[in-house]
Amino acid sequence: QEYTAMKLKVEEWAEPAQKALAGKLPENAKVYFVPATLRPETMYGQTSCFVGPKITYGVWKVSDDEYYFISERAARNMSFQGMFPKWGESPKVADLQGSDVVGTIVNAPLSVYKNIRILPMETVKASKGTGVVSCVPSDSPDDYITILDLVKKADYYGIKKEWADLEILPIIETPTYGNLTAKKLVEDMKIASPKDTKPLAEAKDLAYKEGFYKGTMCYGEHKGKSVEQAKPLVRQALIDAGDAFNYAEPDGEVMSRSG
Ligand code: ZZB
Repeated sequence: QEYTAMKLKVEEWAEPAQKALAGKLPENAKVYFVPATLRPETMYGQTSCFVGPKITYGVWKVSDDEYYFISERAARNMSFQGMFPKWGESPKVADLQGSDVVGTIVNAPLSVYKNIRILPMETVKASKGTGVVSCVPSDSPDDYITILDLVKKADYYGIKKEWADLEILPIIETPTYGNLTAKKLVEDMKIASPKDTKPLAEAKDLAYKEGFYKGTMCYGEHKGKSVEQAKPLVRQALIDAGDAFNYAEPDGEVMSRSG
């Protein structure tokens, strides 16, 4: 899998993270949450960024003043893809639990919402991507239903309702599902919870196919272009601006680990 890894700069840490990081970073440190996405053209629609609350993450030093917040496994993979100064080495400065960073404010490149919150998503897989996930509720059914759940049970999740309850703006127009593909699919398929794994997988598949092959951008500088045309352009612009980089998921790793 060839992902686009986004760089979401921390503006303000949640309190538990602040405590855990005290004294471990230089004054001028820039720390980035690094979600891995297959849909760079949807980055206009980021409303938050997800971590698995029970997953262990770390903060890794990538240069004198830059640090990444990612999973252990992603740090190891990146050490073999030239993201760190020394090949095969990934210097970790701190361990953090996903729940420690919930509420952190990050800057989201390209998004209509400049600053967004880190929120918990129980279904994030530690074994995929960077373990950090961009939340795009307009076009990802998993993200849409998770946001509904977070808004409904904000207290239970230990968040403020308004962190999750943002207006969802249309990014991509499709012939079958209109301009809020995720909402339409979740409603049509009567998906009621983020734990409805099977219908969600089906909805994701439908959303991918429709978005990629039949979608047209209805927001941003590529408005009017097909998703197929816009995707590589958005990706390259993000990379050129220093807001993203390519990250490859080694083939078959998940399979070989479980079997
Ligand atoms: C933004 C986005 C916008 C995404 C969208 C999807 C969609 P795949 O095909 O299974 O590899 N993702 C990335 N890492 C994880 C993880 N560790 N755990 C759970 N989900 C993860 O899926 C790749 C997509 O799954 C990524 O692309 C990311 O969400 C999420 F409009 O980023 B995506 C129809 C999907 N739409």
